[in-house]
Amino acid sequence: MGIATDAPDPVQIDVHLRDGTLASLADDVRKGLSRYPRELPPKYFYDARGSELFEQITELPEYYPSQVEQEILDAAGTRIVELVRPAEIVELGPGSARKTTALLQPMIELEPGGRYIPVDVSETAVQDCAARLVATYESLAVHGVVGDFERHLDRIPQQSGRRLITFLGGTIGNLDHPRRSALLSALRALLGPDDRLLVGTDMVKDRERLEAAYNDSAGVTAEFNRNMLRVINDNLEGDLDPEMFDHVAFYNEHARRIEMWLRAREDVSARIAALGMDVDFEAGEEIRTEISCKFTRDMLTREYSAAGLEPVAWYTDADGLFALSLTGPAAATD
Ligand code: AVJ
Repeated sequence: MGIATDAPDPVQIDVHLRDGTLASLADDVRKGLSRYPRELPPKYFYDARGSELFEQITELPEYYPSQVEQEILDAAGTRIVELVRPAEIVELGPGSARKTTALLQPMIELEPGGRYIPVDVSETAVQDCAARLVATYESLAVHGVVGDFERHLDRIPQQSGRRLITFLGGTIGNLDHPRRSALLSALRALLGPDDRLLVGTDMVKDRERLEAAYNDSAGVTAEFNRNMLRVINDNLEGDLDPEMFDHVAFYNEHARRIEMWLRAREDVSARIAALGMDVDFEAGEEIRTEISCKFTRDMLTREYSAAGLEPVAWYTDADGLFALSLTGPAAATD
């Protein structure tokens, strides 16, 4: 661990996406639009416009997960930091990282000179949060990683002390079960015996409340959903008309998840020039753009256990709408 004598730049940002992303977008779009049902990965919502729309979603009265998670973090942030005593926080998918203050502030108060490592697919999100945080916390170093947490976990910088990995917002719910278990196992492999993992999850609850959160009356979620088509147009020379698609979001109770779809209003023909691909939709045909899984405490305990993680602490709101679970590597049994 070095001591900063001649004030090195407190911000470093490594970009691992620029080249890889277009290739993976091209691949994912080609495959996703050729299969049935058509499907596009939700990570492509988050270009600069999509990230901005998501920020607006977090302010919506119907979108309780952000508010409730913030409430839980405000109440428990200091306790979590006192329990873990991290020298650094690695955050997967921080977006604007506004919530993370509830952990960074106590980390720095406990011991100045910590490090924050945001890992996000949005380069602007990483730059903006890095600039804001080093301006706010004089002793904080930020080492941003622009990358995909399902592909670039190996690019996370060498550990400098006890580490807390956070995955907030319920974003883990965007992954289906096989991908969750792969990610949790990969995260488990990054943890030393004293490191901890903090995951935010939206909980199973009544359909009405869930569906309202994804069908806001201001139509922001609909715009966010349609933004996927703009991202394809902008990056792959597409001519998909977002206005020809309706936003559809509902709770699939059997699978315990919200599903978001884009549904063609009429017959639509589009061309994605960079892929040399023509795509035709019949009126009513749909593309799935997101799943957002909802959890129970039991489900989580089982999934953690399967990944070699064991519960350390559990934080929730009075109504049990959202939860934060703190886990650590399960004690070796061999
Ligand atoms: C940021 C992925 C957790 O699934 O609720 C919000 C994204 N999609 N409204 C979620 C989202 C529609 C959000 N996550």
